[in-house]
Amino acid sequence: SPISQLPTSEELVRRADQAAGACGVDLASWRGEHAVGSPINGATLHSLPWATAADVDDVVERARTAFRVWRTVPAPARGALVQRFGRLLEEHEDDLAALISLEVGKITSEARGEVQEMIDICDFAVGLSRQLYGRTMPSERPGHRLMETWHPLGVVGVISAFNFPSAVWSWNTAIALVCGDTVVWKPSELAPLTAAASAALLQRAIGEVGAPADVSQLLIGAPDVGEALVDHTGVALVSATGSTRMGRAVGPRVANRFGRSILELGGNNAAVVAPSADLGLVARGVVFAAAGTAGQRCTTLRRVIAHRSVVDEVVESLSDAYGRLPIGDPMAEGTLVGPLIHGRALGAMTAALDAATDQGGTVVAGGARVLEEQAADAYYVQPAVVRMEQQTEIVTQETFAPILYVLPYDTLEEAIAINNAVPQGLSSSIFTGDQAEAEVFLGPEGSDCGIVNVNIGTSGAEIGGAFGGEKETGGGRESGSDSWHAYMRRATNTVNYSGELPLAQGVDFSV
Ligand code: UN1
Repeated sequence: SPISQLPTSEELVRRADQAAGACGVDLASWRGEHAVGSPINGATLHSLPWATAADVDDVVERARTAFRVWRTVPAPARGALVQRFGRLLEEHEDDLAALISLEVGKITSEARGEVQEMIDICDFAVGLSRQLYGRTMPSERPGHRLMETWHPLGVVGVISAFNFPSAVWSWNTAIALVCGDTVVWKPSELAPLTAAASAALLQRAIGEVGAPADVSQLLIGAPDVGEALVDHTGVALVSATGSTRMGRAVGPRVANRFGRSILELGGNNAAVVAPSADLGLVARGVVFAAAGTAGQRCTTLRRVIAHRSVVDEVVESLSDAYGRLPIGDPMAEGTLVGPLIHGRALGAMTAALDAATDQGGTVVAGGARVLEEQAADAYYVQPAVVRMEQQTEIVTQETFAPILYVLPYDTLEEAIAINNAVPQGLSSSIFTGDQAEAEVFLGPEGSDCGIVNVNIGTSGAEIGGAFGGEKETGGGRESGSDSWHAYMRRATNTVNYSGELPLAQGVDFSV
């Protein structure tokens, strides 16, 4: 049941100007040659100038200079900056959410959810600013103390993707700032207004608390700007979110100069549905995880592995729910599925559905393009459910669009093997009423992913946990728990107050 009326281009431009202006970005006086599009109807929202790779040196140098000051500011005082930023995000939640919807097509509730993640990570980081704990260990020598201290690391380069155009930057930035680092951000070129508005709010907070202006910097530009950041020896840590292809390029380049990286790359997330599962819960959990954000989260559910005794019923209830999904203007009330980001995403979806059919699959729901007659340059699709008998080649690939493959299994062992038999390792879940089964899935012989859930879908993680995954997902962890360790350097200290010089391991070296 598509919601049929898409807004006019004038209306979208008006909303973008208003929201950006409210966050402190004056679009009228900031013009260039690079069009900013809206996937809602294909309109051009604005045109911006881009930074070039040649600008990166200067920006990194300024971030390094700011770092020399920022690293000496006590961590709780650094927390005060992040606290102020969090309050400004609360005040401007609607503005930022509007820009996210306008630039990447998220429905309002999910766009607000993204801003809420930003507010939450600020709260988390403020608390963390008084908890950057090191350990002390008992020394084996008398009159000695052994301990570790965590110090600021340096400049953090953040490269973020279109699908979480601001939250992923905020996870990195809020943590990096309380850790005493400075941040240079290369956002997705598909969402520069969201980036500019987010960065402007942080600049406002920086001004208000009197922090060095250059602790946060923004580089809007083409991928070569990101590459220059990746290769810059002045960038201590590169935190990059995007495709596995991108990560394959970034990882070795940063490692080659002995820089650090946090990679958050592709996912191919699965949910196992056991015979004892509450199928009502399954339908709700699966539909949000698979069709939410039009299938464009890295945590999107892409595979359901259902026990043979329930697979038909699962397919039936999903087909039914999919048939009722309101598709259309993401900013209109009631819409649950907005547009794909661009025509290439539609092309990838169509190609994947063709491949799945060739490989023995049956499309049992959705898959068609809609609203084309209203906006030829916008790409709305009905999320698709595809029944597969086997996990063929196409199912092992991440197609960044709403395609859900449903596969049968007979034993839990087999379900786990299917879950793990893809190159990606981000998120996974099991729906079951059997506690022992859940524990096996959570255990060392269970899911090999960075996120493993029970009776809940694969997406929509809270910021308090460490976020990231294994294998081709890249191995990095961002956001909560002890992810902050990656943003600091550890010094191990041995302090001798004995007046003697006993050597460790009992070594004798007396002259
Ligand atoms: C992403 O898609 O890059 O767990 C991040 C989730 C969100 C974050 C997704 N909290 O779905």
